[in-house]
Order: sequence, then structure tokens, then C-alpha cells
Amino acid sequence: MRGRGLLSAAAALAVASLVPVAKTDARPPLYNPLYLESFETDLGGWGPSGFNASPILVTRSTNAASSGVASMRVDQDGQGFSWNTRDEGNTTNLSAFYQAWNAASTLPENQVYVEFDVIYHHADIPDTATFMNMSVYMNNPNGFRQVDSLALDDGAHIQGNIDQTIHIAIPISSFSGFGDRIPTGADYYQLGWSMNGNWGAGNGTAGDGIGDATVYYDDVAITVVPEPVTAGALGLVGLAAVRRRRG
Ligand SMILES: [Ca+2]
Ligand SMILES: [Ca+2]
Repeated sequence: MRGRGLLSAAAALAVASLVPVAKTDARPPLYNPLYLESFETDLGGWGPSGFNASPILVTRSTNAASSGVASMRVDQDGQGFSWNTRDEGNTTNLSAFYQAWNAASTLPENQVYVEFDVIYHHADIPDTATFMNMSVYMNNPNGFRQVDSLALDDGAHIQGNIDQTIHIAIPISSFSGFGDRIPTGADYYQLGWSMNGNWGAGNGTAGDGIGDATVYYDDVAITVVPEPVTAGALGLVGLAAVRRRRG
């Protein structure tokens, strides 16, 4: 009897491991934020990219959030890849977003991160899809660079209506291109991202719930890895510890 019980438990575990689980990876930025937008009062500088391939609608929403009560909602009409969102800091608006990029421009690219939460709320994603993912781009007078294949939402989660939140944290050095290419005092700095997936055809209008897929984004941040403790400071701490022990 006992043996059979153990076998059943093992079988249950094996079954459980095959069932997709709800994944909540929402978290505050991992590193020190130069810029943080949680969409609690408005969209900040965020809106449509202006070069989206599909009809889109970008709005502030309280349907889903990873911090506070609100997030940025993007409805895309019709499946496929489309660059949907954008913020732009420039020498006219001199926004917090602009100041953050200008400050980041003087740092090594592997110490500056783009972070945000991607919220897949499956009541707003057609069950026909077998995948959704995204690419992130940055654009400034030194060029357009991107990172692809981020934040995968697979068919098991989509068809099972199992919501998940995925935290993105990518160093600037991982964007395609090479060298330190964020210019200081640039005319403009842009950041944005795409949606992509195979949920079927649209009807030409975003936001009407027909042929649309919807994704929410929250806590968009530009962050900096904290300064490591210098070897000199570590040496002093070590010396103090030795002195205390001897004393
Ligand atoms: Ca929020
Ligand atoms: Ca539609």
C-alpha cells in the first residue's frame, strides 16, 4: 500500500511538471534607475512608434499592472510583427527620459540596462495563437539597434489562458551593433518595442476586440549596475577585520 502511495505521488509530480504554470516575474528594476515609468498618472512620453506595420492603439489601462494599478496597454490588430511603441526624449522636451539617456551615454554599455515587465493577460489574447514574443529597439543619431526573441509566451500558456508576467532586463551592450554608440547630448533618444505572434487576421481597426491581441507593459526603466566595491576599499575592510580579531 505504502509503495503504491509513493508511486502515485511520483506520478502526480510527473504530471504536474507537464502542466504549464502561471509565471509572475514582476519585480522592481534590478539596478539603480536613471528613469522609471509606471504609468500611474499618464503614459509619460510613451505612444505609437509612428512606423508600426499593423493598426495599433496605445492607452493607459488599469486592467493589469505589475506595480501600482496602471500600465501601458497596446492593442494590435492582426497577427505578425509590428514595431508598436516609442518614447522619445529630445532637445525640445528635455524630458526625464532624455536626461537618463544622456547620463547613460557616459557609462560603459554593459552597465546600462533597459528593464520592463511584459504582462500577458490571456483574456485579451486570442486562444488560436501558438506563440507571442517581441523585439526591443533603441534609436538615436548613432543608429538603430535591436534585440530579438524576447518574452516568449508559448501555446500552452495562451491556449490554457495561464497569465504570466515576464521581466525584461537587457544590457545596452547586447543590442545589435558594436562599441559605445549612445551619443552624449544627442538631438533625440528613442526606445520602443514590437509585438509578434500568430493569432490570426485583423479587421483593420485596433481596439475593437476583433482580430486584436493585447499586451500590457509596466515599470519601464533605464538602469545602471551599481559601482562595484573597489579592491582598495575591500583591502581596507579586510585589514580592519584582522585588526579587530587581533585586538
Ligand atoms: Ca504601474
Ligand atoms: Ca480589430
